[in-house]
Amino acid sequence: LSKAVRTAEGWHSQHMIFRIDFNAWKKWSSEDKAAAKAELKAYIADLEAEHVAEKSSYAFYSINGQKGDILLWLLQPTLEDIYVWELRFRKLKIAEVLEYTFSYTSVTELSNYLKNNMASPEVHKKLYPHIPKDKYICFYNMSKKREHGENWFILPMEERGKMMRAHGQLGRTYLDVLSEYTTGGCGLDMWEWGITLMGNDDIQFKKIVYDMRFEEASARFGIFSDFYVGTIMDDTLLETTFD
Ligand code: 76R
Repeated sequence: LSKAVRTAEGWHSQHMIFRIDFNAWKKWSSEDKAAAKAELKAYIADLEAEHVAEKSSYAFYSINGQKGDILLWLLQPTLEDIYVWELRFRKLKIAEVLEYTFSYTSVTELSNYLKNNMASPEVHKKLYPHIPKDKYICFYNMSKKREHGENWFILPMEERGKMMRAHGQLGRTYLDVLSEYTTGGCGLDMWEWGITLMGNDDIQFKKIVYDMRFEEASARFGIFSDFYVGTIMDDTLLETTFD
């Protein structure tokens, strides 16, 4: 049978999506609302301080549509670090009006189909990313087909390598308009990978995903989850959300 490609792992990752119960929120007094917002901002400021010190990273975005309203993405050295930050978030006062709708636990991953120098600064940047404050985010999960007659995992390494090189080549043509982070969830969660795209023009998410549908790796083998898209939760959007 075929062999697994070598992978390198970095920080642990957890994407969390929450829905806001506005019926409950609207009943709060303005003092309680202000206190809850201040506490949430202090939590985000603590994440930001670790991010600036390059000890970890995170993203905090709104989410469009009925799948949820906010996305918190944590990147931390260990699974227990993630758990502790998750606990802290769930114990915030504002969490009284938040319901979990989705979470994905994984780890930053780079597979070595391209024979990268795993000690290079580029690889380090992929595994321990300094997540940008881009305006938009697009997050979704992907697995590869494991069906009779069409099974990624029994293809010879050379064949997978050829497809992944073509994939990487197409991906790189987008690097001036977006960043992409792959996290692997094999053995950690439902989906094999999480894909997080970030950029200042959300139309580029549509373009890259459409483009990749024609690439063999995605066209033949890609299975996709829901897509979560949204906007950076800066102070203005936070005030609009929790007014
Ligand atoms: O160049 C390198 O060193 C990395 C090359 C590379 C690998 C190995 C790469 C580059 N990807 C790799 C692996 Mn990717 N990627 C996706 C999606 O919507 C779709 O159809 C697919 C979702 C996007 C949009 C994307 C973008 N990639 C993977 C894997 C693991 C596969 C495996 O191991 O079997 C998945 C699931 C996946 C999916 N990819 C890039 C991009 C972009 C923009 C790049 C270039 C960016 C870069 O090199 O940093």
